[in-house]
Amino acid sequence: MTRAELTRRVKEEAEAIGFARVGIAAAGRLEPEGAQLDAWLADGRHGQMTWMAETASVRKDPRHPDMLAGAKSIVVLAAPYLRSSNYEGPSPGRIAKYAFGRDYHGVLTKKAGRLQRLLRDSGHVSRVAVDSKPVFERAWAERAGVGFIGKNCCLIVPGIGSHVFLVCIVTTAPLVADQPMRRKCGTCTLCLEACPTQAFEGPHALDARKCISYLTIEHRGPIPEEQRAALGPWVFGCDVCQDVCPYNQTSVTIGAPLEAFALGDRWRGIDAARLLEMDEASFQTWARGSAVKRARHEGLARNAALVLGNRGGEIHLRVLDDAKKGHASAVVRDAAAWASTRLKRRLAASE
Ligand code: B12
Repeated sequence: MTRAELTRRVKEEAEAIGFARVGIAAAGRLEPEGAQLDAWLADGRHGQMTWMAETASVRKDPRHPDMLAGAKSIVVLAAPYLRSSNYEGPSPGRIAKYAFGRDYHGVLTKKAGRLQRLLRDSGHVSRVAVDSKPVFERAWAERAGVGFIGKNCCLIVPGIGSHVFLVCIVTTAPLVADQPMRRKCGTCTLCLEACPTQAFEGPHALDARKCISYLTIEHRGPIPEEQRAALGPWVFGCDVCQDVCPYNQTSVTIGAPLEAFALGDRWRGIDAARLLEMDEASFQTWARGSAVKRARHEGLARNAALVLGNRGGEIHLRVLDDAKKGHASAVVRDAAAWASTRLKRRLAASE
């Protein structure tokens, strides 16, 4: 098969599997993105995500032996997830939309497996990355012409918006590369202004240590006291910088391949108080197959307590006081104590 034929077959197959967009970039060293990553790490903006620094040299070049020596191309795929829904989250909390359905890592790795088989049958090696391997996914998506990186750092796909997951298939196949996307945000700064924690130091410059997504998902241990009130209702992740984006105001129809990301049953009947009360074993059962596992039992209970302090009502005083005294985790006890004091102050102020 010629390069052009294999490229065409890969794209047709990606579409048949249900990916909304597919693009191809030639594998190589990422510049200036590599230098931008170094600067971000040097400033410590990755917080506790030490794995970002440990794998930086692999992220800068997918031909690194720890990724795929001999890689020639990156196939980038985009899969939309649910953008609008009446559901917001475990009341009075909210969760990021990407966590409504099944864990995207497994769903999309499996879907990409069909493309891997096609490449293998043509004699090529490949590795699939879905937020799971040291591949600079958004930078490759821009190079492959799938979308452009907005001021909120998210990959915006014209016609779809930014509520998409990305998949990168790094392969030894020398496929025909697409043109990179050059489009930009123009003068719009809605995302930068809307961030509840002022996590953007400027366009394209996110300090993860201030980002609600980082604080609620990746940060282990107590959330610094001065940041707790700004979390507002967010129990897991945050969508604010994407929800205000003009590119996200169009409607996207959910086709069959995306059913996996529709609102899952696990969220029915669950509120923030229940998340705080769950013990480790119930959490493991409830969170199986969901991206929320990433926050771990302690993190999700910690977040739920803080949200009850920020948004809860009188009915939540008991669950907070119980957690303050009896939760198995000192981090959660501390969060519940803070939340109970904050809730009591809020209730007193509204009398
Ligand atoms: C670490 C990480 C995080 C961290 C840090 C986020 C960040 N901005 O880096 C935290 C935990 C905060 C996070 C949050 C989220 N994440 Co995340 N995350 C990642 C991960 C693992 C690596 C990202 C990375 O490399 N960051 C390093 C920094 C340096 O990159 P960057 O901020 O994007 O900066 C780039 C540009 O801004 C550019 N730049 C800098 N200066 C300038 C100047 C100009 C002029 C230009 C043009 C560019 C530019 O430099 C960098 C290189 O291109 C990727 C998966 C992967 N392996 O790639 C997923 C990934 C980026 N995350 C994803 C998602 C869905 C999210 C959330 C939306 C989840 C949520 N709802 O809570 C939020 C969005 C937050 C945000 N606004 O970025 C998706 C993004 C899909 C998309 N459409 O973009 C990814 C690709 C996972 C996936 N496979 O789908 N994430």
